[in-house]
Amino acid sequence: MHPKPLSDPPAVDHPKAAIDGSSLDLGDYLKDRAGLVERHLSACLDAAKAPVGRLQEAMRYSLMAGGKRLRPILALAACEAVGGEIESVLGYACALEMIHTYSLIHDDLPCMDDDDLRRGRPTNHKVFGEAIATLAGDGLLTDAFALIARSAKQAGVPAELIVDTIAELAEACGSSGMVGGQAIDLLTEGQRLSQSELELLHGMKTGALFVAAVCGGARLGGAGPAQLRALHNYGSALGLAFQVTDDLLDVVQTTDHLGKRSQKDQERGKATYPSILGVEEARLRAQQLAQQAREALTSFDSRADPLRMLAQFAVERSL
Ligand code: GRG
Repeated sequence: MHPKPLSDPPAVDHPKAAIDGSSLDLGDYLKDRAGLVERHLSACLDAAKAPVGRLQEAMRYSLMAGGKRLRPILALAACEAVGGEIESVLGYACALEMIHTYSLIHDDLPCMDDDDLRRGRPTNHKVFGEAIATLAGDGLLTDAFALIARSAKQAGVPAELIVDTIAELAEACGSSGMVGGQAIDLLTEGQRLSQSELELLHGMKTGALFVAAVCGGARLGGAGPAQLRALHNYGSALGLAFQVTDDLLDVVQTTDHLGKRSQKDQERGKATYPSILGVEEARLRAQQLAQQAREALTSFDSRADPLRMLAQFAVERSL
């Protein structure tokens, strides 16, 4: 088998006009943005023309299985909040979803959380076997970085901004971010954690990718240092708010509704916000964090309204 020549990412499918904050309906916005991301994701998979059909199929199976597409939507919204062009960031947004999907595939493996159901369908290893599922995750993670470099270069983003964005994202995914958080999570199963230990764990496991989504989206859209600092604060508060809500949904929702196994945190002896704070206090904490995220945006104009609404969505969602 010969290595294929390097291929450019697909052309960008043009979104509707920029969002007008005064008439924003969050449901319509989420649907529009998720549709844009999904069309581009599918085109990226096709353009990559992976030479191994079974691996390509396994990657597509999990990537195109739905999901809220929240991380890419945040990257697009952050780019728009600083007046950037969607074209500069769409590849980055899709790469975030590829990385998120890799983390879900690996998290579901028998050696990790050992889950059978994800996004309403059998988990990747249940369909393709553990070896191909592991490789599908590896493929998504690695291809994501190639996609960022190629698509941002194609959109004319300055090389220095691309390098900074890739470095920040790699750190968010690696041993001091998502992978490190997952390691702490597995190593502390069955132990009591304090609220601050739990927040550190989730800041790494969940929050780091949210921060990279908003900061990367904004940087590629031309944000300045003060805007990036504010968006970093927004992303870390939002990431935690999202995770507190995820813990609550695990307790109060059914497996059918979530499309993934519910009640599993307690079964596995995991420390969660409801187990440490109780359900009502955890709800309050989620609202407090969402408010903190919105407050980080005070210096932004109405172009940041989607980000403001997404902070509310993170804590009011039922999925
Ligand atoms: C295996 C490297 C590695 C990391 C795993 C992110 C993660 C670490 C595991 C996924 C499981 C989990 C409960 C993570 C917390 C973050 C979270 C709530 C993920 C689910 O994200 P959603 O709700 O999922 O955005 P959809 O399906 O909507 O995309």
